[in-house]
Amino acid sequence: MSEENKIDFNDLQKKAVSHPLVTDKFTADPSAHVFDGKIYIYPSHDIDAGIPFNDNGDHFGMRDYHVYSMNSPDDLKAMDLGKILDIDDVPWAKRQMWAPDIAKKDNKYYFFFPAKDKDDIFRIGVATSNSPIGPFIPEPKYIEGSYSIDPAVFDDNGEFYMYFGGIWGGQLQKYRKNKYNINNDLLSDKESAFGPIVAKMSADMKSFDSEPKEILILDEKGNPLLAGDNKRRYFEGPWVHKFNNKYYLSYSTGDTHYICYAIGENPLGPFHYIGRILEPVIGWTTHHSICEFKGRWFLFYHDSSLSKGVTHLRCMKVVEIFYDRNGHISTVYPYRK
Ligand code: FUB
Repeated sequence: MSEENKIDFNDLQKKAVSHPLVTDKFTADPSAHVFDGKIYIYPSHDIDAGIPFNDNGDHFGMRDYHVYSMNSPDDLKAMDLGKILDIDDVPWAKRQMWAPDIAKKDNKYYFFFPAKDKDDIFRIGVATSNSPIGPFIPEPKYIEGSYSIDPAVFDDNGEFYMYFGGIWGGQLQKYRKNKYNINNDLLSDKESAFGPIVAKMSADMKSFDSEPKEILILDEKGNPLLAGDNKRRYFEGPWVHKFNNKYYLSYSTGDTHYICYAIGENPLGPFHYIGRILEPVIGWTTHHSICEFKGRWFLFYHDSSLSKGVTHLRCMKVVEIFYDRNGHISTVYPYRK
C-alpha cells in the first residue's frame, strides 16, 4: 500500500488488527525474544534525518537503538528501557543503523546491528552486555566477512546461526559468493533469486565460524524461486524459528510487500516455499520477527500508520499467529475489511 494520500487513517486505525506498541518514538523492524520469562524487543529507532526518499533507502538515517519490554504480548504497549547503543560509540560505523537482533549465550547478550562503514558499505557489528537492557559495549571492528543488512541470529540448541542480507538498499546484489564488486547488480528475471546468507557463529559470538553461504528457497517443483518471482522471492528481513522440529525461514518480499515463509529440515536449508504470513501494511517496508510466549506464537511487525504513511517513520505492532494441523501459518490480514 503506497497511495499514502488516499488513505483514511482514522478508519484504518479502527480496522487494524493491532495497535502501535510505542507512540512517543518511531520504531520498526522489531526483533522480539523471551529472556527469563519476559519479552524484550529490539527495534530500529526511526528518525526523520531530512534525507529525501530514494531506492537506496538513504532516508532511513537511524543513529541509535532502544530496547523495549512487555510482560505479555496481550499488553497494548511496550515499555522503553532506554538507549542501548549510539552510532557515536561504534568506531567503524558512519550512518544508517538498520534492523538489529540479539542472542543470549551463557548468560551474555550479543546485540547484532548493521550500519554503513566509512566507505558506505553495509557491515554487521556486535555489542556485548551482561544484561538484556545493556549497557552494550560494541566491538571496535565489524564482524569480519560480514556484509549487507538485517542480521537475525537463531539459537539451534546452543549452535548459533546468523542469517542476513537484503537487495536494493541492502546491497546484497553487489556480492557473488561473498565478494563485493561495484559492477554487480540485480539478477535477470529468469535467474535464481538471491537468497538470504547464513553463517555459523563462532563460540565467542563475535566472528563467523564458517564461510557465509547462500540459502536456497525452492518452489513446489523443487526449483529455486526466480529473481522475477517478486511475490515470493527473498528481498530482506530474514527470520528463522523452529516449530515441531522443522525450521521456518520467513522474510520480506520487499517491492511486493509480503512477509512469506518457507520450511526446511536443516538450518542451512534448502527451504521449501509455503506461503504468506502477512499481507501488505501501510508503508513501503514490511519486516517482522516471530516469538513463542507461554505456548502461543506472536508476529511482531511494523507499519507506518502512526506517521500517517511516512515510509521511514514506522511503528511496531504485535499480533498472534496460528498454525494449522500441517504446521502451516494462517495469513494475517493487518486491517479488517
Ligand atoms: O529499517 C531499515 C530497513 O527497512 C530494514 O533493514 C529493512 O528490513 C526494512 O525494514
